[in-house]
Amino acid sequence: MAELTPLETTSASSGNQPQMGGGFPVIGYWAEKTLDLKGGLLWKTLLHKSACLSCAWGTGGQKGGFQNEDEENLQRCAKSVEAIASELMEPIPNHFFERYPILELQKLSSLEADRLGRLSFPVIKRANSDRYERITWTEVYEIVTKAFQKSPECLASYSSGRSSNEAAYLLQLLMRSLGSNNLADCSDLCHAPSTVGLKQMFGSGTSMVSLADLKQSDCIVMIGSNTPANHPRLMNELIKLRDRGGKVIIINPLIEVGLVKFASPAYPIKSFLKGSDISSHYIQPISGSDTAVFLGIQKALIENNLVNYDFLKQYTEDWEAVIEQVRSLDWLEILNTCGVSREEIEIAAKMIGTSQRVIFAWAMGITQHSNAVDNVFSIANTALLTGNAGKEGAGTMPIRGHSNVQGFGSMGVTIILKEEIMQALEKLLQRPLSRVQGYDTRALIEASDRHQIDTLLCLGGNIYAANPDSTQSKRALGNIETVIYISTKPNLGHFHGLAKENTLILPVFTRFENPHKTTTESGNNFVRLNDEGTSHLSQREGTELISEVEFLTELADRLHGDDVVNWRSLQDTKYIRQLIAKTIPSYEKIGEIDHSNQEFTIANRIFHTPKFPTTSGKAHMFVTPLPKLDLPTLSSFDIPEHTKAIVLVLGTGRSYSQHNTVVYKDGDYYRGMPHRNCILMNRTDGDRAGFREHQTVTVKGNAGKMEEVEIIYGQIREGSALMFYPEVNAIFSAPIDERCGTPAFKRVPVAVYSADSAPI
Ligand SMILES: Nc1nc2c(c(=O)[nH]1)N[C@H]1C(S)=C(S)[C@@H](COP(=O)(O)OP(=O)(O)OC[C@H]3O[C@@H](n4cnc5c(=O)[nH]c(N)nc54)[C@H](O)[C@@H]3O)O[C@H]1N2
Ligand SMILES: Nc1nc2c(c(=O)[nH]1)N[C@H]1C(S)=C(S)[C@@H](COP(=O)(O)OP(=O)(O)OC[C@H]3O[C@@H](n4cnc5c(=O)[nH]c(N)nc54)[C@H](O)[C@@H]3O)O[C@H]1N2
Ligand code: SF4
Ligand SMILES: [Mo]
Repeated sequence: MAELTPLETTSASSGNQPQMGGGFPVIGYWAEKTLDLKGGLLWKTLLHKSACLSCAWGTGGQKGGFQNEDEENLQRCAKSVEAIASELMEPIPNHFFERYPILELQKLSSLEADRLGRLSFPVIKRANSDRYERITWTEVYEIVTKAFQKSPECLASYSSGRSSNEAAYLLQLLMRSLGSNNLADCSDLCHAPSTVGLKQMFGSGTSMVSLADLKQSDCIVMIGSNTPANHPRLMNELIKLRDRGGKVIIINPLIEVGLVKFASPAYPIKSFLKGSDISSHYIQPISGSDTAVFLGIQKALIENNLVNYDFLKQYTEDWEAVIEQVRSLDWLEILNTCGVSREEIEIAAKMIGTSQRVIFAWAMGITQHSNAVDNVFSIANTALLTGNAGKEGAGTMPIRGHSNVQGFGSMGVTIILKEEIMQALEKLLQRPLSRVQGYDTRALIEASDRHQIDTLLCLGGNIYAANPDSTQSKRALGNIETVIYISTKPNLGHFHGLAKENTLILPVFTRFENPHKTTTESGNNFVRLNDEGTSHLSQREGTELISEVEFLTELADRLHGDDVVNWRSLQDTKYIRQLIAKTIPSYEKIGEIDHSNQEFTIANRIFHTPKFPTTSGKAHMFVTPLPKLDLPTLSSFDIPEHTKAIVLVLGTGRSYSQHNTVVYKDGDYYRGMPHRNCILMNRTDGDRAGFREHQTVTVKGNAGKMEEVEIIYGQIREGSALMFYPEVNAIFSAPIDERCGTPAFKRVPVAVYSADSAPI
C-alpha cells in the first residue's frame, strides 16, 4: 500500500500530530483504494447489498451499500474500504505453502501475513512436517469428523464476530448437540462485562438506544472509546448533536485528536474543510479509575440536587444503597483515585443533570479492566440517577466491536445461555442438553494449557494473537491435538498457534461472497439482510473456497447422520432462519425476512419506557466500590530503584490502521506514532525518568519485554502509556474480572527503562 503523505501533511500541525481527526487522510485512503486497478471490483463490493465487514455500527445491508438504517446516504467510511480491500486481494499462490517452512512464516509481521493474500484452498500442517501442505476437502472432512468424535468436554470452539448469524447459530447448535458448551468467543475479550452488567441491571445485555434515539439526544457521554478510528460513522451523530446545541462529554486518559475536532467527509461543506468541534468537556482520568469518576459525578449530582428521585422510586431497585454509598464517600478519596479535579467533575455532572436526554456510550476503555463490570454498573447507575434510561433519546449504549459480534451472542454463541433458549434447543434436538459450565476464551486457554482440550474449531478470528501472554497461548494451543482455523486471510495465529497433531486452515467466502443470503446484527440491535454474492476468486484455477454454512452443515451431517435435524438441508440458509425464529426469543421476524425483505430492529431491546425485562420490571442498581489502583514497584520487575526507569500503566489497543490483530498500515498518524514499536507517554513521565523523546527503551511486563521501543510524547495522562496489540500481548499476562472473564488489557503495569540505564 502506498503511503498517504502528500495529503496527510495538509492537515498536520507543526508538531507530530494533526489538529483534527478524519479529514484528508481519510479521503486519501478512499481515493487510493477506489481509483487503483482494483477500483472497479471495490466499488462493486461497496455497492453490494450487505452490511459492512468492519465495525458493529452496521452500515449497509439491504437498503444499499451506503445507507444506515435511517436511510441516510454516504455512510461508508474508510475503514470499510480498508476491510474490503484486504478481502479483495489475490489468492495466495498454489505453491506458496510448499515453498516456505513454518519457521519462515513465523518471521512475518501481522501486516505481512495479511498481505500474503486470500486463502483459497485447504491446507494442513501435520506433526511430522515442517510446513503446511494442500489437502482435499474429502480428507479435511475425514480428519475433522474424527477429531470431533471425542468426549464432549474436550471439544471447544472459538469465534470472532465477522461471520453471519446463520453460521453462528449452526456453530452453537453443532457444539451443543455434541454435548459441549465450550463456546468461547472474542466477545469474552471485549464487551462481556457490558453484557453481564447490563443483563443484571436491565434484564437485557445490549444497547437500549437506537440510531433514532441518538438523533434526539442532547448530551452524549463517550467513555473509553476511540470513536473516530473504530466507529467512524458514529462521529456524524456527534457532529449533528453539537450542531443542534447538544453536549459531548469525553472520558479518556488520552486526548484522541478526533474526539476534539473531526472533519467528516459526509458533510463536505459544513465539516470536512474546517472540522467540527466534538468534545464540550474532556476528562482525562487515571487509567482504570472510571468508576471513581462516575462516583464523583453521582456525588455532585446529589449535592446539586440533580437526582431524579421520583424516577428512582418508581422504576429502580436498591437505589437507596447506591445513594447511601455515594454520600458516605469522601470527596478526597474519589478525587485521589481518579486524579480529576472536583471542578471538572462538577462540570460533567451539571451537563448531565441539566440535559433532557443523555446517552452514555462506552467501549474498551471501560470493559478491559479487572473491575469492568463495576465500571458498567457505575455508568448505568448514573443514567438511572438522572432518569436517563427507558425514554426516547436516552440510555446506555455499549459500542460493540466486530460487525456481527452481537449477533453471535444472540444466536447462542455464549457460555451463559438463557434457560429459555436452552429449552427451545432441547425441544428442537429432542434430547436433553448438557448444563456443564463451558469455557470462555481465557478459561479455554487455561484448560488447553492443562491438556484438557483435544479439538478446537475456530470460526474466524485469531485466538493466538488476541489473548494476553502470547507464550502461554502458543504453548496452550500446542497441547491441543487438532486445531481447525476457518478463515478468509492468513494471520499470525495460523503460524504460531499450531496444534500438537494436525493444524488445518480452511478457506471460506466473506460476507459479500456467500452463495446464499445471510443476516447480521448491528450494535444498535438492527438486523441486516445480506444478499448472495460472488467471489473474484471463484474463477481462478485451483481455488476451492466454500461457505462457512456449507462446512458446518456437512460436518454436522457426518457426525450425526440421521438426526431429528436434517443438517444437510440447512445448507439453504432460509431453513436456518426458520430455526432461529423458532428458538431465539425476540428474533421471530427473521422467519419472515426471506419473503418480506424487511430488515428489522430486534424486539424488546430498545427501551422507550422505563419498564425493563427484569423479574420486577424495575432496573436493579448496584453499589460500586472505588477501584484499588496499586502499582508494582520497579524492583518487582527486577530493576534497581535508582535507574533511568519508570513504572507506567499501559493501555493496549488499536492503532488507527489496524483491525484487531490484523495490521493494515504501519504507524498511527493521528497519534503521531511513526511505526508500531512505539510507546506513547506523557512528557512529564519521560522527564522524571530521565528519557528523551524518540530515544529507544525497553518495556517490560510480567511475562516478557519489548526492546528498541521508541518514546513518543503525547497528550496522555501522566502515569499512563499506550502501545499496540497484538505485538504487546507478548509481554504481559493480565488479571480478569471474574464475573465476565475479560482481561485487563487497559491496565497493564510495565517498567520502562533505557539501555544506558545508569544509576541516577
Ligand atoms: N478500524 C477499526 N475499527 C474497529 C476495530 C479495529 O481494530 N479497527 N476493532 C473493533 C472491535 S472488536 C472493537 S472491541 C472496537 C474497539 O474500539 P475502542 O474501544 O474504541 O478501541 P481501543 O483501541 O481498544 O481503545 C479505546 C479507547 O480507550 C481509551 N482508554 C484506555 N484506558 C482507558 C481507561 O482506563 N478509561 C477510559 N475511560 N478510557 C481508556 C484509549 O485511550 C482509547 O481511546 O472497535 C471495533 N472497530
Ligand atoms: N492487548 C489487547 N488485546 C486485545 C484487545 C486489546 O484492546 N488489547 N482487544 C480484544 C478484542 S476487543 C477483540 S474483539 C479481540 C479480537 O480477536 P479476534 O476476533 O480473534 O481477531 P481478529 O483479528 O478480528 O481476527 C481476524 C481474522 O479473522 C478472519 N476472518 C475475517 N473475516 C472472516 C470471515 O468472514 N469468516 C471467517 N471464518 N474468518 C474471517 C481472518 O482470517 C482474519 O485474519 O482481540 C482482543 N485482544
Ligand atoms: S462506521 Fe463501521 S459499519 Fe459503518 S462504514 Fe465505518 S466501519 Fe463500516
Ligand atoms: Mo472487540
